[in-house]
Amino acid sequence: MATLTDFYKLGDTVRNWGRWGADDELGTLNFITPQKIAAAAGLVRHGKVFPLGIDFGSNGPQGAFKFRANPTHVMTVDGGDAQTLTEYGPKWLQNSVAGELAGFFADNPFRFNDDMLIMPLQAATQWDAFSHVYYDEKLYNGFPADSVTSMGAFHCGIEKVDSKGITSRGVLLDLVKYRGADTFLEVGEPITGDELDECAKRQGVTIESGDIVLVRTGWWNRFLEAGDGSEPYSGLDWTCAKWLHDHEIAAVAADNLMVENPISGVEGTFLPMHMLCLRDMGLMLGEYWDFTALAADCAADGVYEFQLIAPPLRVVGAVGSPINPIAIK
Ligand code: UVW
Repeated sequence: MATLTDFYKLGDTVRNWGRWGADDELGTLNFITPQKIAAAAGLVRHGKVFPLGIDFGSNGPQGAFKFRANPTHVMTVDGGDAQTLTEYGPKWLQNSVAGELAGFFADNPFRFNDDMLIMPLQAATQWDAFSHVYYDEKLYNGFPADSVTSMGAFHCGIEKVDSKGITSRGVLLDLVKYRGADTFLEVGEPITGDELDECAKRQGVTIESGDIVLVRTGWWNRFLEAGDGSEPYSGLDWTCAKWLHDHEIAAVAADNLMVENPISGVEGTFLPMHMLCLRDMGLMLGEYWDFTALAADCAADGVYEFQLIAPPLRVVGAVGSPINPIAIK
């Protein structure tokens, strides 16, 4: 098991602070150039679209942490309202919601439904913003940790990456297939950088600067089978931060809870890869993505590269965002 000294040493190696200027809040998304985006669009050959988001609902995967609940979807106006409110609405309090709705529905055929969603932004398919995780009181690029206030993140909020889309060449690394597992990786050996290289080689795909790498562990399929979001799983070893750094990866996403292995490889700390990626490198992590259909297609045609489009919501000052990413081949 590595020590905190090893962790700090790797932090010094992979840190990108100042690399793109003192004010930079795009981090490794800077590797995505206009040429890269144009080349990624050229990977669309058949018009096949693969949605990579999971359902946002009460049957979601939350369960590992008590501070996170599944999304709650609430109807605020529904089909029953038109009939009952036409009758009762006008008798309701003046200026009430019921009275307003009754006004919409009375003496005309117009009807509508409205709804809202209540959810932790980290509850389903998402990007972690750089401001999500930090250590030693600093965020990415040396911004002070207390710049994340009760009003939101002044620095490194998710809306700051909006100019990058986020879109690039996506590459799927199917570790389930590579390890010869059935549908998902059992809890055990974390995935190493060497293994990612070997997996890419076996799939016949080259990892390039600015790529968004998608790592399939099969955890999402295990969750669908078992319905338990708190069961342990396998993910990237914390040292994969160096692999991501050396390959100039723009962002990484996985089909599990936290991308990295839940059992820390560094004595005395939790989620060391999160700290290195989000805080030192400025590299976003995508969690709870569903690669089932994409992986089946890649295995069928042997093509593991595609155009990836995964824009976050512009929630100002948010430390993450729900997304519904798509891969296009
Ligand atoms: C934490 O880092 C606590 O959570 P996430 O799984 O959203 O990265």
